[in-house]
Amino acid sequence: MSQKTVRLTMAQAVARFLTRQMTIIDGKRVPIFGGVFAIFGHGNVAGVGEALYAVRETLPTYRAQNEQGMANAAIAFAKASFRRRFMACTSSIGPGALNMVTSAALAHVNRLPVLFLPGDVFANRRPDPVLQQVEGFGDGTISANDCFRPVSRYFDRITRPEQIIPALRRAMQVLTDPADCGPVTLSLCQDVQAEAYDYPESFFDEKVWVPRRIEPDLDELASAIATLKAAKKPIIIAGGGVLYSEATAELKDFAEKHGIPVVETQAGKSALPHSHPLNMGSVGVTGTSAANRLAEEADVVLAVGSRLQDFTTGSWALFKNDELKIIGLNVQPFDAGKHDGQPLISDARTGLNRMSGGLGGYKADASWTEKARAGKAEWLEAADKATATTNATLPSDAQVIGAVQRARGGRKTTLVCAAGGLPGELHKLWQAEEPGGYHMEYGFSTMGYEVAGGLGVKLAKPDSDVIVMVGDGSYMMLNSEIASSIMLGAKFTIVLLDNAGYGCINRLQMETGGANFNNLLRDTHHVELPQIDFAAHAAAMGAVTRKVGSIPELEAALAETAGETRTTVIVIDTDPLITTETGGHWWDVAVPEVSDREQVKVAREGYEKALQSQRFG
Ligand SMILES: Cc1ncc(C[n+]2csc(CCOP(=O)(O)OP(=O)(O)O)c2C)c(N)n1
Ligand SMILES: [Mg+2]
Repeated sequence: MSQKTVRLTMAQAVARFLTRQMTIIDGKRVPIFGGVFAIFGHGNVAGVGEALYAVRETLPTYRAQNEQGMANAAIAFAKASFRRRFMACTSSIGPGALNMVTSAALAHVNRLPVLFLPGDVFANRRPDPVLQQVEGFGDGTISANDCFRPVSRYFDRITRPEQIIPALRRAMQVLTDPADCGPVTLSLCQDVQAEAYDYPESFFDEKVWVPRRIEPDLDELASAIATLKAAKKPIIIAGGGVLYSEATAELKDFAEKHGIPVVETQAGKSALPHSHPLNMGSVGVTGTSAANRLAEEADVVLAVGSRLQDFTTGSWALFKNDELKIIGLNVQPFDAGKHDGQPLISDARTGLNRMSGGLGGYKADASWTEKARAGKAEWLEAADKATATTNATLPSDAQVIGAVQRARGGRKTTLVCAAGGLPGELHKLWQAEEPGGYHMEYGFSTMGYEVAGGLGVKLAKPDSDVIVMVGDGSYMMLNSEIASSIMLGAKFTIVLLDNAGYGCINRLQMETGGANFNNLLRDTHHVELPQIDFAAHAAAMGAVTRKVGSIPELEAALAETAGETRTTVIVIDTDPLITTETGGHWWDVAVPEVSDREQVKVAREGYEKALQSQRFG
């Protein structure tokens, strides 16, 4: 057999292949790669750089400021696209590559697709050791990029140009597989990037990827239906899988038809509109009182597309019903069987439809649904109080959330956040009205995700008003993609809550009996307390900025800057000690067993008591 071939370098083959991968969105064929984020160095500029230049009209390359920042933006792009589209990120070797490892872990935890293309050392080893090469004394095959292995769903090192053929095929398989989805790392040896090979032309044929919808196994389906039919007090936990499966309409129908209240995880929030009567809101450690009360009593939990992480399960102390049964409706068996869950391996949309068909006229007890409605009314009153306006000089995070919520009016918005005290407050209080309107990275809760994430979300959803809420600590950790957003004309609004330190960790420290130490700036070892002028800092990168002194001023600044075309940063000082007391649940954070501090001893006593309500296994 004689295949037609084309002579290309390995890097040129990668670039060309990426341009030929397509998907269908709203009936239209579009490239599945939204672009490439790139920071060049000697490890990728000559090979990958030259190749990307040649395809820049079909596959745009974006220059970022920091490899972790660009990777976080790429991941946010994929999350905001419900995993239907994604991006690639290329870096040099050594530090550039390692800057992306945190992001690889973030994508791995959150099951989000991203293609990492770090440069690697010379496969031929002639110039060894090259600049930035990690030399393993006992292993000649080690390079810095081996750090990607535990945080990649698929890792490959390309040491011959033809290896890229099976490697890219496998990469696409993983990136588009709903169950295995996650980061792929193809480590591209520098010399091999530049090496030519006669690639089969068919390798570059256009390929269209559409999401696979896995049908449930009939036995598993029958058991899941039987379990739910016997339930008197069922709840549905809506996880991120509901959004990724685009199953929100089916979830709504299912909940309504069978009278089952829905509670939402951080990744699943916005699966149902906030205003839907059966949406009890957030569940678990940062849950509403309405959701958590139902979760405590529930006899059947239908977990749809959830990893059931500790914040969702209240470290497995939330569910108090001795007869509790969990049905794990998930594309991934690893998640479906967690905590003795009864697996229902299926796409969320398909699984809900099939289950609903089998449930027929089943409806949860009317008293249960009524209890849900009453609990929600009570919660909404508490939430309104927490978010009401104030003239306080140092408002709470909740009051800032209220202001942002009022200022967005009826506009299509996407709220972006990741770490600090805000995720808990937003999980409880943000009123998301459309799927994906709440974008929280709380699988890895990576400080520094917020600003970069805002950029990725805006690239994915140019028609949405993107609002990033971020603490001073997280902003300090990674903010430089503000400059990229100005370069790309990708406007978003950043509301920066400055409580002069790590407010949430300081509170956690106090709750676990610790002394106020090394979290708030005032409690740190210092010669002088920094007075950080965040507005001036962001303005130096080209942002429109405001420093406001109160909640009414914040609302006015949000209204006044709504029409700005450049990324806008609005800074407000907040109180580091106040959080929304209502709702919430214990979280397992291990308290020292022995200590000289009386407060630690007291905290340990409480801790040991709390451990008794933890379910194990
Ligand atoms: C990269 C990273 N480092 C450390 C942490 C642990 N951590 C979680 S929240 C937090 C403090 C966040 O401070 P800030 O952004 O100001 O929010 P605040 O707690 O004040 O609301 C820290 C250190 C983390 N989540 N991510
Ligand atoms: Mg802070």
